[in-house]
Amino acid sequence: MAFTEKAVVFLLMMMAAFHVSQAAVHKVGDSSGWTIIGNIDYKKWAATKNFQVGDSIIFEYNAKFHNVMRVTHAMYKSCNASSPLTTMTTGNDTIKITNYGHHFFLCGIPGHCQAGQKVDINVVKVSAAAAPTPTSAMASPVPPANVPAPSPNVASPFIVAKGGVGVLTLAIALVAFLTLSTHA
Ligand SMILES: *[C@@H]1O[C@H](CO)[C@@H](O)[C@H](O)[C@H]1NC(C)=O
Ligand SMILES: *[C@@H]1O[C@H](CO)[C@@H](O)[C@H](O)[C@H]1NC(C)=O
Ligand SMILES: [Cu+2]
Repeated sequence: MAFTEKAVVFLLMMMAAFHVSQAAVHKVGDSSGWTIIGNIDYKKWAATKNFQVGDSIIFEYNAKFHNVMRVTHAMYKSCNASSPLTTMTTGNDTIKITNYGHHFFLCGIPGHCQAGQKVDINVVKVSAAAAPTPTSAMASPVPPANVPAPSPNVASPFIVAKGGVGVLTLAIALVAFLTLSTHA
């Protein structure tokens, strides 16, 4: 392998390593935003995303007609907007994900949630296959996403692990690069 090819391989591995620790911004409904027009399937939208702690969720909508309420699972299921955990009304609301599990949102305008304006942001651990999400996350009220996680033993190890994965990948890339170099 030519040196330039090895350099490219190394660069790609570096990019892969850094991608792991990069925070993403997810706009709910993509270009359609947060609306009841067009029967947007927010469940389908959420299913195509890979939500991670550190990512941001943006709700963009016309504040005259909609709002964003963070609610419990029970309230999400029954479209009950009577006592939301938090309410946002700017028309361009950003929520930073600070913990794992389900984060439920709905539009509190009467009839809108029933019409499908509700979304479940499920943040799974990186090693989701090995560690199933605790069932308590489904039943208990979730703390607001825009408030730092109350117990550091929930959020912090993840960030450490996340960084760890990046460093590990970087190390593997470096070893691969050195191996390629010596066998040239
Ligand atoms: C909506 O939720 C509130 C608070 O949990 C509860 O008191 C109320 O009975 C619920 N309303 C309906 C219609 O389920
Ligand atoms: C909403 O806010 C984001 C930054 O949080 C910004 O990039 C975007 O342009 C804003 N959109 C509108 C319609 O104001
Ligand atoms: Cu609405």
